[in-house]
Amino acid sequence: MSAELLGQIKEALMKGKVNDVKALTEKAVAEKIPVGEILEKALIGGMAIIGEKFKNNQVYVPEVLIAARAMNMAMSILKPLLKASDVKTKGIVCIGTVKGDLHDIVKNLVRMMLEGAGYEVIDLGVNVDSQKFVDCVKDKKPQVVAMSALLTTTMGSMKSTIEALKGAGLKVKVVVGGAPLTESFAKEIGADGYAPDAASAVDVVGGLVAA
Ligand code: B1M
Repeated sequence: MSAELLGQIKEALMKGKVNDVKALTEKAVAEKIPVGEILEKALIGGMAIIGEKFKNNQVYVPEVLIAARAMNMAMSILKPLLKASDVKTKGIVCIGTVKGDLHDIVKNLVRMMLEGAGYEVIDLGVNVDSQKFVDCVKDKKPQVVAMSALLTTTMGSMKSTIEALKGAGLKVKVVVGGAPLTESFAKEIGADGYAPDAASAVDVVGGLVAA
C-alpha cells in the first residue's frame, strides 16, 4: 500500500501536478509513512527520472520547473516533521547555492535536513557570491558554511569563496556538495568536508562542528 502511494506521488511529481502531489504527500504523512521514505522513494526518485529525461531531451525546462515546483511543495509539507521539536541549536550554518548557479532543490533539502537535526540555518539563497558568504560569516558567526553547486561551470565559485573566506581571515569550516563534485575536488579547493548527498551533509556538518 505504501509502495503504491509513493509511486503515485512520484508519478504526480513527474507530471508537475502540484495539487495532486500536495494531497498525496499529506495522505502519506497521515498514513505514517516515514518522511525519509517519502523523500527518497517518491520525491528524489521522481526528480532523478525527470533529470534523466532532461538530459536525454525527452523533457524541457518548463516541465523540469513544474516538477521542481511540485517537489518544493511536497518538501514544505515534510519540513515541520523533519524539525526536531525540543532540540537545542547544535550550531549555526550559512548555506547557499554558489554564484552563477540557480539550482535550489538540494540546497533546500540540505537546509531542511540540517534544521531537522537541530541546527540554525541561514539560507543565503541561490547565485550567492563570495562576498555574501563572507558577510554571513562575519555577521552570524556560524561554525560551518555549506555550499551547493549543480553545474560543472559553477564549481569554481566554491574555490573563490573558500579563498575569500581565508583572505578575510575567517575561521569557519566549509562543506561542499553537488552532483558534479568529487571528494578529491573538495580537498583540492581546500574544503573541510564533502557531502555526496543531502543526508550525509548532516553527518559531515556534525563532524565539523564537533572537531
Ligand atoms: Co539544471 N542542470 N540547468 N535546471 N537541472 C542539471 C544539474 C543537469 C545535470 C541536467 C543535465 O544536463 N543532465 C545540468 C548540469 C550539467 C553540468 O554542468 N554538469 C543542468 C544544466 C546544464 C542546466 C542549465 C545550464 C540548462 C540551460 O539553461 N541550458 C540551467 C542553468 C541555470 C543556472 O543555474 N544558472 C539549468 C536550469 C535548471 C532549471 C531552472 C530548469 C531547474 C532548477 C530548478 C530549481 O532548482 N529550482 C533545473 C533542474 C531541476 C535540474 C535537474 C533536472 C535536477 C536537479 C535537482 O535539483 N535534482 C538536473 C538533472 C539531474 O540532476 N539529473 C539539472 C534533485 C536533487 C535532490 O538530486 O541533483 O542528484 P541531485 O542532488 C544530489 C547532489 O547534487 C548532492 O546531493 C543530492 C542528493 O542528495 N548535493 C549536495 C548537491 N548540493 C549539495 C550540497 C550538500 C550536500 C549534497 O551540502 C552542502
